[in-house]
Amino acid sequence: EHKFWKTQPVIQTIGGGPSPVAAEVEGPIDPPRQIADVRTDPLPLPAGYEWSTVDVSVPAQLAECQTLLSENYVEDPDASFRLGYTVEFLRWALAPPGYVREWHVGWHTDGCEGAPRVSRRSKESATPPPPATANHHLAPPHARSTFKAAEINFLCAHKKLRNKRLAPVLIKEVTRRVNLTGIWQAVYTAGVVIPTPISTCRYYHRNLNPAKLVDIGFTPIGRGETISRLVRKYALPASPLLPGFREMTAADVPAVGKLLRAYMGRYEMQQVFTTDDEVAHWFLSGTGEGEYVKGQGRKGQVVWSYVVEDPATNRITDFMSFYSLPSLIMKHPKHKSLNTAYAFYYATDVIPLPSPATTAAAGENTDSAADKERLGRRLNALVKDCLIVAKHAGFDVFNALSLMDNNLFLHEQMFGPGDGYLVSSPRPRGRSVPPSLTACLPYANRVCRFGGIELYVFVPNYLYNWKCAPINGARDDWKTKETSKIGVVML
Ligand code: NHW
Ligand code: EN5
Repeated sequence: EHKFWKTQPVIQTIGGGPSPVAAEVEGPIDPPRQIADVRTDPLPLPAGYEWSTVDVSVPAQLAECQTLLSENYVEDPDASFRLGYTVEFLRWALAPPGYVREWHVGWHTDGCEGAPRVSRRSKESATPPPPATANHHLAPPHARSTFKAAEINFLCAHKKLRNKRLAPVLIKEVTRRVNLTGIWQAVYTAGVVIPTPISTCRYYHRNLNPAKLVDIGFTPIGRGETISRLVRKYALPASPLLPGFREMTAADVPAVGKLLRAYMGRYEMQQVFTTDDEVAHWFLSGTGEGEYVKGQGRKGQVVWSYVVEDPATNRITDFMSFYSLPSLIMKHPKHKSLNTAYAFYYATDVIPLPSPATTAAAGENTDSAADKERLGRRLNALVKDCLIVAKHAGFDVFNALSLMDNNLFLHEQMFGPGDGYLVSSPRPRGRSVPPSLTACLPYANRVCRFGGIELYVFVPNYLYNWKCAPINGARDDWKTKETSKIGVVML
């Protein structure tokens, strides 16, 4: 069991009893190391393979990665859909400010056939929870530790090269290259269970184009339901409703940065947007070229960012964003692409936000009932405007995970739980949970029913080489939690 992961500096207790992760003292698993201790030569590869660093600023190399992913990357459980990252998306995702070229690792085989690549990009810092104490009292935000962590994504092996224990080689090589830059931690997500999740989330989907979604088998149609009834159910107004809702511009970067940093203080684990350069990259670069065309946005637009500017004071009170990640439809004669929008970061100042001076427990839900109500109403209005924009820009479905404060709007905005990736066959209600999932149950935020079938499918967040207690708190929290402590959204 886990011949590879057993050897890695990750929490090992998965499946190890009723409490899979005991309250850990937070901190690195490995003793501190020096860059000078890191081996300088690449890991050995089987004969016929050669390491190759991908230069994402060279269009041909980016295109090569895009092709590999579009043919071999993540699929849904019955292989109907595959995530279809575009070249524009990869350029945005892989080259944020300060990215390290050597972290984009690939290899070639003779004749270039089936070159797997793992790609990664730097994430400036992720903030882990403070040392766990028995009563879950948390330190104020300014006392929480911040550390540099690499974000791992796009791990992919060609279909012809699966189950040959090549993934561990890629992971070890990318670890070496990250270590050479003096970084010893990483964050990543996956749709499979490996040791050991610090948190889990679930995918939710909001139909925008029900006719197409039913046609391609994405949305099941219930007994007694008709397409026209679904179309009416998911209908949306012609344009956004919130006064002052508009596209974010470069001039908004400082205000959005401030608001976002304050709002992110709500989460125990968060991405820190250190500089305004990062804010500009994640929310304004990749917004495509040329004029905004109704029904399609801008050419090559990846990220869609909006603010609410108070008409009276010209203050930026809210920010919300989503990104475009199409899925390839593999089994349909007519439809080839599922245009999917994914909720990304947001922030609002309708409630008091944690400041460094606040001693309120970050991540603990300290919102008063009135604040929770206000926040819920505001997020619903913001997301609704995004649904409207997305619908009219030609998106078929809007996805969101059960992280951040998303649970406050998912139900009212008619998102429904997805079938995720982990469980290949639905489990009849009442039957026991497969053993590999038992260990993860305490970390799910929600129990979900889908067409009368209960599913436990999670996308866990992991931390490499960092001890930490489970972020969504105690066992059974996931049944009741309305807000999550996770403020890291991975692409
Ligand atoms: S998750 C998406 C991953 N990609 C896909 O699912 C695409 C389709 N699948 C494939 O390409 C987002 C292959 O199945 C891959 C595995 C390449 C996934 N994460 O080569 P073998 C990310 O990109 C373990 C981690 O024979 P394979 C995040 C597996 O448990 N480990 O398998 C990536 C087993 O180890 P075990 C995974 O199917 C995070 C071993 O690989 C994994 O031909 C990476 C088997 O290897 C997954 N998704 O290739 C970790 N899937 O111990 C970064 C399988 O159980 C860690 N495995 O025997 C941090 C590094 C940096 C640290 C810096 C300080
Ligand atoms: C990289 N950062 O399984 C992470 N998607 O639910 C990599 N299901 O789209 C890990 N099977 O439920 C990625 N429709 C793991 C995700 C891999 C892709 C994946 C799931 C997530 C998905 C859809 C399609 C199902 C098709 C049949 C799904 C139901 C929607 C319905 C709408 C109405 C209300 C109820 C739900």
